Amino acid sequence: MQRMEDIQLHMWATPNSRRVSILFEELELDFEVRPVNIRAGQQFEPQVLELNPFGKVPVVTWRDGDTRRVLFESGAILVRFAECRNQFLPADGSARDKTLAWLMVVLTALGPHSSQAHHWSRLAAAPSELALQHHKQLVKRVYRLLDDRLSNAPYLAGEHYSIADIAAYPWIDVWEWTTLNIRDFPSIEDWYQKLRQRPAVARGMGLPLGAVLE
Ligand SMILES: N[C@@H](CCC(=O)N[C@@H](CS)C(=O)NCC(=O)O)C(=O)O
Repeated sequence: MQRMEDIQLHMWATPNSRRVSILFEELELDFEVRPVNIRAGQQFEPQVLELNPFGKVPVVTWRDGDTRRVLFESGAILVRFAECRNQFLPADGSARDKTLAWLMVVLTALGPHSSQAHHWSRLAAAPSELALQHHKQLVKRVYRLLDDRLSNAPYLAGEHYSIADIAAYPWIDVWEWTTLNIRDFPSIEDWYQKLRQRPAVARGMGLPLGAVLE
């Protein structure tokens, strides 16, 4: 295993950030949380932009020998650390293919569509019912897909809990933002309750300690 020392996770109380804090808790990594309050604009401070020119969290840095390594984008971080520890992402075969395929669905559809629905349901300065309905329909299509998948398999990738589940969980946790009702998706709800029981999930969802996303 490669050396990964002095791991720092730059994050806020956001779904994309908590994908990484959940994985780190699952892997029992020793890491330091560096809070970046995105509502206070801290993601645009020079020391954050130096790590991620996109000005977004999560970002992870760690020491690898004499080098300080930096990685942004939650999906890239999940793959990197799961691979490094050989956990939650099978090394090869169809189990790996399935994990990556479902991870991509979550990264490219569940997260972005839920985030847009959140904008139009709660954050937009000038509300638009048309925009909200548009994004809600997109989220509903993903929820239906996940619900169907989880009615046939215990986890998104199949038999085993993986980084696809870890990436999805924090977005399902904020289902109310989408204006959909999780009770209409019983297999997602069962999966959500199962993951909620995992101590590492609870710890990861509690970070940064005391932080709230207004
Ligand atoms: N594709 C990126 C998205 C990261 C992202 O959108 N992070 C949000 C918080 S969940 C953020 O930093 N927002 C602040 C901003 O966009 O200014 C990832 O998965 O890491």
